[in-house]
Amino acid sequence: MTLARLNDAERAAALNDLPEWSEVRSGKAIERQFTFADFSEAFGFMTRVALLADSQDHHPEWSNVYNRVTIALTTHDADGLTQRDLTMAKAIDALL
Ligand code: H2B
Repeated sequence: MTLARLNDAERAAALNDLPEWSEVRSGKAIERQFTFADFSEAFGFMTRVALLADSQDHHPEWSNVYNRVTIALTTHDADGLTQRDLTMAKAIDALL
């Protein structure tokens, strides 16, 4: 299923609900940095995000350096930000 990209007003409203996430790539993605106690905590989190992502068939662009994880969410099929990214961001926040 391909969803439409959010317009400027929809993006602004959505970001109000996701205060830890920032717009990047001219509004085509949102990004959040997470810091954990150590690598084990960070990788445990990534494992849970990976299972969530596969169950939603919506996959993050991310990187990990020791105890830090950076996640960017964008919808490749729509070349921008969609409701799928917002749903995923909320689900990721709920894991914490
Ligand atoms: N993840 C993200 N972030 N964007 C997509 O457009 C996307 C995805 N598409 N995961 C899915 C998989 C698609 O490739 C499969 C075929 O459903």
